[in-house]
Amino acid sequence: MSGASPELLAAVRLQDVIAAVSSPPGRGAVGIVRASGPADSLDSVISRLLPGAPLPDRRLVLRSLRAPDGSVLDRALAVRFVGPRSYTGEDVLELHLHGNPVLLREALRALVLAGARVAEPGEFTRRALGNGRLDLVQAEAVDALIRAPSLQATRLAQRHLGGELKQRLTAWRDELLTLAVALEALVDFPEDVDEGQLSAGLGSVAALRLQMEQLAASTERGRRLVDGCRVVLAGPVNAGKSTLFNALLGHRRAIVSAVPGTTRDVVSESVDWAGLSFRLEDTAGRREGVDAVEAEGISRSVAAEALADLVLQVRDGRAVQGPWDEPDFGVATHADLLDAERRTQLEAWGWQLVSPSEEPGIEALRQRLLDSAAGDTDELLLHTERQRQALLQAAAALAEAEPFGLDEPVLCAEAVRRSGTALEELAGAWTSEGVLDALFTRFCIGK
Ligand SMILES: Nc1nc2c(ncn2[C@@H]2O[C@H](COP(=O)(O)OP(=O)(O)OP(=O)(O)O)[C@@H](O)[C@H]2O)c(=O)[nH]1
Ligand SMILES: [Mg+2]
Repeated sequence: MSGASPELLAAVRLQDVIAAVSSPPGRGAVGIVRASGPADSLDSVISRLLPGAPLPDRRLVLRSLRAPDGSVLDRALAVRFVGPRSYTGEDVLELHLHGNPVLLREALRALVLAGARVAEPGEFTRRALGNGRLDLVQAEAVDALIRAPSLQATRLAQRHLGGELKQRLTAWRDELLTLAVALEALVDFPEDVDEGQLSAGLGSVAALRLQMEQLAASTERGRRLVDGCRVVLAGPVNAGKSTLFNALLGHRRAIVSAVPGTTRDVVSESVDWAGLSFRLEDTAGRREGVDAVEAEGISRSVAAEALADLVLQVRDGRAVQGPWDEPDFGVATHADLLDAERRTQLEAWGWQLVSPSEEPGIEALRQRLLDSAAGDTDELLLHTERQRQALLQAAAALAEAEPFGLDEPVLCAEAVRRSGTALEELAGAWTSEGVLDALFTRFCIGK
């Protein structure tokens, strides 16, 4: 096919039947293999794999699945979805086999020998996007839903998948387009324009921009929700980091000792609190004049801190000298060894008091972590950097439109239209191949 244009190659690829194992690796009760493609091509694949009457639309039937040599590979449940009422919008075949990886691999091989090719990561969802079954925000939501480490994260992904963001963006865009049209009319047909209505429309631009900026600012929380919030425990040697780490987890995961410099590697563990996922990381304590091994541990702890969503600055409560005024959390340990006066003082200074023998302090810290990770969980959050950038562009265009107002209706309309375009890009109306590649390489094969 040398010399064929990229467009032609892309068109040919869309004619392919793609196939993949869609259930996770390993053994299980049931394993799923999927294929998707144009009806005729899929028919020819099916006729070789599942001889017999054509599969009915959207009804599960029990069939013998034939290996390429004609032997029976498995008795499997098969379902055919006739496009466009399918995940990809094309015709789809789904096979439910016994969950043995050998059977699944052979079923995939049989599909390939019957004319399918192995799908690339996310290629089913990419076809769904190409066929208008999903928009880009929903495709990102599929990725988030599969990766979601907690119940709250799955809820956010479901809201995006259900089109809640799309609805909001569409309403905003419609409002902006109506305004742009009215501004343009002001130049050509001033007598037809209701200036009062137009001023009201312009007046709402600032409010709209604020809503966009607020939504964009939610991205960090959305990302923490979907990826899990990374919390690093940092501080000097012997501060009680590993003791606190174990107390937060509720089991003795890290080694604790009175010997300074006990922790070397970053020790991490994921926990689920109130439906939110956290990844806690215990690190080597900071100090000067150490050997090469401990120095390596300290440099790892510096690196972990740089990547953290939240840092717990852990100090021995007996050694703390003054108020805590940093953005991170200040945690004072050895609370059990402090007298009442000292405790009051540390609390007044903004330190969170903890000790493994005092559950209320540990619980209060957990609650603070929860609050700062989640905030208002009823709020719709963005969760990818791409979404944030597009929304900030929409807001920036409105900021440009505002000063023009009715004095410069043409320029104002132009900026308002640009804002609407950025909203459409956010929803995925026009998306470069680069953006799609970046998204879909993260997907699992078979999704
Ligand atoms: N009484 C009391 N002892 C504590 C508390 N926290 C830590 N310790 C003790 O302090 C010593 C050091 O604790 P670790 O948790 O190992 O300290 P670390 O910060 O992890 O130290 P490195 O790993 O060396 O950086 C151990 O003997 C702990 O038992 C606390 O809240 N109360
Ligand atoms: Mg330690």
